[in-house]
Amino acid sequence: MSDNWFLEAKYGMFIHFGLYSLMGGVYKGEAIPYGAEWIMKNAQIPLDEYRQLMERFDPGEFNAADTVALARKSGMKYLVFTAKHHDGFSMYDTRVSDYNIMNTPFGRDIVKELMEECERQGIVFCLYYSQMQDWEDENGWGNEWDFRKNEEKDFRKYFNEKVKPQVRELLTNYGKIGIIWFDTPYVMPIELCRELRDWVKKWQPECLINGRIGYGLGDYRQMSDNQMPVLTYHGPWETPVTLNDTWGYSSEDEDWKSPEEVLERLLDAAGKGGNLLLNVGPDGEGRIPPGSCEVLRRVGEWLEKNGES
Ligand code: JFZ
Repeated sequence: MSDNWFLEAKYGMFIHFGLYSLMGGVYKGEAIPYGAEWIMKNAQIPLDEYRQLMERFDPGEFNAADTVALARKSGMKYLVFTAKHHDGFSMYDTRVSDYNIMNTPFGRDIVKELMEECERQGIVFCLYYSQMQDWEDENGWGNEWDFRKNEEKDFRKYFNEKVKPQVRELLTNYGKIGIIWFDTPYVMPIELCRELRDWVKKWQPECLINGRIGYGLGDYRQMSDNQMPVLTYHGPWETPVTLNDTWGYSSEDEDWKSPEEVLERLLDAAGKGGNLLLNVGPDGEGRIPPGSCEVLRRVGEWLEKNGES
């Protein structure tokens, strides 16, 4: 794809996969409302307890080739994978923190596997990284049930010792990254957001930064989740969309959007010059829910039949 790949892409796959996928939105037999990837915070699960999910993380059904093929066949041109979500767990081989996928029974670097498959199948590979919230680091934002109040934390220490080294790893160990997808900047000071932007561009000048770095410092505009601009927005933009009502896998949520609804949103976004980033949440075994696969397959068929551009 060209330098302008993002303007031409129109349709991408978002993957939310992490330790939370094992819980499926349920804690101690109780369904916890709101995003299943937020379960640690929503149920205020102590870190020592949540961490034990590592011992059970072994998603034998995860297959990078099939996942990327599913995206490709659905007409998607890029893929964004959660390298580290708010829970702070790294889904790749990092030297910065022991809290990572290599220290699970699974012991495979999913970021590397997806990167290689994307390259092989011609999909632009992108990474999600939660830069502000980190519920495992005592100085990361958000965990006030194990650690000090946010205002009393040494955020700069977390930023210097975890965020910057990890962003560097992600941008130097996995080939060309299309987008680094930051999220929930909340009250991160503008100086740090600028520093993070410069840091990304230092390692990969062509890597795009999404709007959620904060303060309009991104390379493109990020709409709110599931939100569509009413009028044509001039300039590149993207809207992330869930297929049901959660990003991470939930065993309780079968509220799938219909293929027609997804298509409508996709064509609406494309007509207004934007990209639709459609989410899937593999379960604890690494399986993408059949309900998601079915919608993707049918959207892909329609696009194939009716021409993609
Ligand atoms: C964030 C995350 O907290 C969530 O877990 C998921 O990763 C999602 C893609 O992004 O949640 C948000 C962030 C911004 C808005 C809504 C949900 N927003 O602007 O409407």
